[in-house]
Order: sequence, then C-alpha cells, then structure tokens
Amino acid sequence: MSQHTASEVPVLSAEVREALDRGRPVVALESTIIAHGLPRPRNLAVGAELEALVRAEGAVPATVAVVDGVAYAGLDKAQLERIAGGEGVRKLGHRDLAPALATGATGATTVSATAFLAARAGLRVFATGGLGGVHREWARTQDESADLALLARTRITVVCAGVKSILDVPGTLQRLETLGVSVLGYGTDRFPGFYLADSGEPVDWTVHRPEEVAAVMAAQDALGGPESALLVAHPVARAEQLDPELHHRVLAEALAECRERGITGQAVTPYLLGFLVKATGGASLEANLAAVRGNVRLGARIAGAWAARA
Ligand code: PSU
Ligand code: MN
Repeated sequence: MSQHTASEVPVLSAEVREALDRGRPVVALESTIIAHGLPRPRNLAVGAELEALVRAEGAVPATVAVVDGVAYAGLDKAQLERIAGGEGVRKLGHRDLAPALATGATGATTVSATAFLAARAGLRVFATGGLGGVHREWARTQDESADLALLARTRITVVCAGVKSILDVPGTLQRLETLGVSVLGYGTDRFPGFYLADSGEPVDWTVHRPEEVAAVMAAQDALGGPESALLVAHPVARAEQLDPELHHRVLAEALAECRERGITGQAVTPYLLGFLVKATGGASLEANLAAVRGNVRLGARIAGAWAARA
C-alpha cells in the first residue's frame, strides 16, 4: 500500500479523477446511510443501485468512505463491500476524520465528513437522504448533528429530503437560518419531511429546474463571503411517502424507547431509523429509499447543469 500525501485526501478513483479533469458531472454520495442507515444485506445492493442511478443520468458517482485509514471519493466493489459489511465499520463525522486516518480505521462518512471530503476534492454536488439536525431532546442532551455547522462553512450543494423527521424540524430550520445556510425547495414551497413529502414547515425559496439550482450556485460564488453550502430540499413523491398517521404513531414510540434505553450520541440516529423500519414493517425503509433515489437522480441532473455552465 502506497503512502498518500495530504494533497491526496481523498484519494480519487480513476473514473472520478477523469471526470473532474474533463469537467464532466460528478455526484458525491455518503456512506453512513449504507453502513449505519440501512439494514444488511439490502444496504450493499442500495449502495450499488445509487451509483447506477447517477450513471444513468450521465454523471459519475463518487461514494466517499475511509478504508484502512485512507479517505476515498469513488469506491471500487471490494471497498463498497467492506463498508456495507458492517464489522468494525465506524461512523465518521468530520471531527473523526483525523483520528481515523491516523489510526488506520475503516469507517462510513456522515453528511459532515462527506461534504468536507467532497469539497476538498473539488466536487460541488452531493446527494443524500436526510440531513442530521437538532434532536428533539436537545434541551436535555444538546444533541445537534455536526452536519449543520460543517455545512455553514463548506461550499457544496446538498440534495436531501429535508432533515430526518426523527429530529426537531423547526429547530433545525432555525439553526440553518442562524448559520446562514441557503435552502431551496425543489418543486415545493414546503420543507420536506424525509419519510413525508411535507414536514409542515415552509421554505422561503422555490426552484423547479436543475438549471435554476446551478444559477443559485453561480450566484453564491459571485457573491463570495462565507463559503456556506446550498441545501436543495427535494420531497419524496407523495405516492411513495410513509403514511403520515403511521409515521406520527411509531415515531412517538421510537423516541420514547430511545430515551428509556439511554441511547446517546452517534447511536441515536441509527437506532431511531432501525426502530422505525421494524415498527412500520419495512414501510419506512421503502419511503427512505424512494427519497434517496429521487435525490440521487436530481443530484446528477444538477451536476449536469453545473458542468454545462463551465
Ligand atoms: N440519510 C439517510 N440515512 C442516514 C443518514 C442520512 O437516509 O443514515 C445519515 C447521514 O450520514 C447523516 C447522519 O449525516 O445520518 C446524521 O447522524 P447524526 O444525527 O449522528 O449526526
Ligand atoms: Mn448526534
């Protein structure tokens, strides 16, 4: 194994390197959703499916992860299998990257770590499921995902189905406002609710086409100023959303159970997502996947519109 210098963090796959060199569209994908957000063995198939969706839209996928202490953007089959395999795969936020690289750890990257590494590699578009945010227990636990603060200082466009509905959604939107992160509703004036098309909260700006998103990205660059992200909030199709009644009922159970069991820190989000999958008989998983697939496709189109401007 060769030694990698700081300038090679993350190491790019040949396909991603070539696409960047030629100004072709590239979409960064995170790996925590694969390793810790979805049940095995379906997660591996989903990881490969998301990459295929990006390719079908004419863009190159760059799944980000750390394998044996090396950060990558663009994984080969064996690396994706390692990440999906679960054993010893850590969950890495942005602050975990230096310890992981220095100790040779293997881990999946969250939105914060993925956005950091992707931006460092010169990638501008990133698609995921739902962002982390302010947890409903915030007053007691101070649990706010590191995703928010990182996105306040990283110039990248993140396509997401809003923030996970397990969170305090109005609280998270307030934090995004305070942190100065721009939010666009894609085809909607409502902030999406991850499993649900509508979280019940409004968004201030609505766009309808990838070219409009690319125009906002260009305006961000023209303005300069804080190198903040752009959130493209893209709702799951109503036909594919989780039944709102079922959602509200099982979410209350999930939050109560999480609290009773004293689950804290990084384990909270995977625990709640896993609880919902079981309690809905898999319906939440289908809604989650539908949201992610839609985001990945849209991410590829936005990357295409962005590449076309250059
Ligand atoms: N989107 C999904 N499933 C997930 C996640 C996003 O559909 O599991 C992950 C992302 O990696 C996000 C993380 O950064 O959940 C948030 O974790 P935490 O709340 O511990 O910061
Ligand atoms: Mn947290």
